[in-house]
Amino acid sequence: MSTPRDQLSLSQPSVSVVPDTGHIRSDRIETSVRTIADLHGVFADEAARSSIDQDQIVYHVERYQPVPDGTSGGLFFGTSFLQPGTVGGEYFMTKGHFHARPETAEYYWCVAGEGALILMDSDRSARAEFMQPGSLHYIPGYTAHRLANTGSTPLIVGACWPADAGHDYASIARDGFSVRLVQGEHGPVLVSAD
Ligand code: M6P
Ligand code: ZN
Repeated sequence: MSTPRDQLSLSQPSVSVVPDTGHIRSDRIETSVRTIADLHGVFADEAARSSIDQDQIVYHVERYQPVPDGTSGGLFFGTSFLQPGTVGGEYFMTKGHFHARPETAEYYWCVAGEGALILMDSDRSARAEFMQPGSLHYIPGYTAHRLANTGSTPLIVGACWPADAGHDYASIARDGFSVRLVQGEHGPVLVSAD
């Protein structure tokens, strides 16, 4: 016969993720929004970008950061919502970044929509992976990463990255990615940008 033990109470987690939409539910979510205006210099056709409504939202990100930015050993969680659209035949995309601590890795996974994850090494060699609901993408260290939405619905992507990874946008702002994802006759085509 088992001896009686103290009963410990279980608690509800303070954060959750809505399965089909990727929305993060918590009282401590941080949200950032990127409009067409914020993406100056990102697309090849700057004239086309500047002719679009500058307030149009291209993507927004919900982030759950349970520890202070820069905490060694901590993890952040986020969901990116990238709208469908094109600028001069180039698919709507995120700014993309290396990590400020370049050796740190990240996971992306697709919740909804269709698109591509564009990856570029520090030697500018690039590749892209298709994204569809359920696809999981390991982004190794020293690898810039950017999302492109090739579909007609929002591309919704979850992410998990080290709290001390940081973002290095400067090298992308200066040199861009070496490839671009553009509309081809039969679908998305990855073309050289260098
Ligand atoms: C994911 C993570 C975040 C990133 C966001 C938007 O949620 O990688 O760290 O900020 O995507 O991407 P970007 O910062 O390149 O605009
Ligand atoms: Zn990252």
